Amino acid sequence: MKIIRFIGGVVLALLVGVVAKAQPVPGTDENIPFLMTFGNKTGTSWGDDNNVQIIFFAVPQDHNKPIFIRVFDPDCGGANDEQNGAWDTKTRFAVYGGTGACSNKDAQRVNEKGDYDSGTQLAQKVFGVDPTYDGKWYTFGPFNPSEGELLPEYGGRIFKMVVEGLAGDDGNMYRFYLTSKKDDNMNVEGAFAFYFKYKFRLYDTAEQVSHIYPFIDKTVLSIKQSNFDWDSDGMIRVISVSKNGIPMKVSGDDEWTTSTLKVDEEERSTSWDIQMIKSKAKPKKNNNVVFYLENQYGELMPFYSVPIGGVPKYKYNITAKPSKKQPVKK
Ligand SMILES: [Ca+2]
Ligand SMILES: [Ca+2]
Ligand SMILES: [Ca+2]
Repeated sequence: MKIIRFIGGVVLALLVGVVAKAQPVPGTDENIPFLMTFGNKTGTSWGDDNNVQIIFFAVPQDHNKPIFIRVFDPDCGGANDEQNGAWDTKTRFAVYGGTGACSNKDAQRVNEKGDYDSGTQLAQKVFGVDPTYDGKWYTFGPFNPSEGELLPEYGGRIFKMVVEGLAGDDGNMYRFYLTSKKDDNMNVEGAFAFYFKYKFRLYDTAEQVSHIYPFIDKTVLSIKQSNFDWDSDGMIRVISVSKNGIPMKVSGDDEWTTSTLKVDEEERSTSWDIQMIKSKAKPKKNNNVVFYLENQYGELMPFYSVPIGGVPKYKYNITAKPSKKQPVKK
């Protein structure tokens, strides 16, 4: 068993074996094919509201060996990416550490304005069309864990990846892997990733269900979800220890939609499994979406590359309410 201190001061045990699923972003349990960032000349109807994505990586405080952050398919062109006219998009990937990288509140807002690129820039690279990295990995690092911002309440030393569409109007699809090896995806024991706003591609087929896992600490009373450009593609629902598929509102084309759900007392110190189930009748192809969560104070809530405490299972007994006996029809 590995003990990790998480946001809200809650100490939880994660089973060995779960850790490996926390290293890729999107995480294994999230089952999301790609993150996405479009060039800054793209209309929002393509699914990206403002052409910036921010991902945080937490490395345990006692980890003292170098770490690397790898990006799969960082270029925009060829396989995986979404073409709009000629390929003309440039995407910057930049890694930050040091004071303010995560703790600066501008890095934890929806609008990505102000000092969202706070902290010390440790590395950056701009990618256009580049067959060298098409369908391949690019590695940032090595980074000394001490270069991250020390925030034990966020899981240790925090590194920030900012992805920004600097030019063009095409969609860049990519994934990350936090690794202990330069040329391979090897786990950094106890590390994980978290994000306050997530921009990604849904699968094209209805058989795949994607997930997002916020953790309910002792302060959260209700959760308001916001999603953008879902294209009315199926449903979003919550499974938890006390919720058995409660729906969240889904947006249409090029619009935001929000809905709010109360947190039940039984849900404290567990995760929600927010499931994204595509339309079976008319699954959208190339569906790019944006998603974020706020607590009752309007503060963004992080969600995690691994469900903290495990994937929640609905427990019928918790919410079973005594019902009035109905007369039996004969
Ligand atoms: Ca283009
Ligand atoms: Ca790409
Ligand atoms: Ca969309």
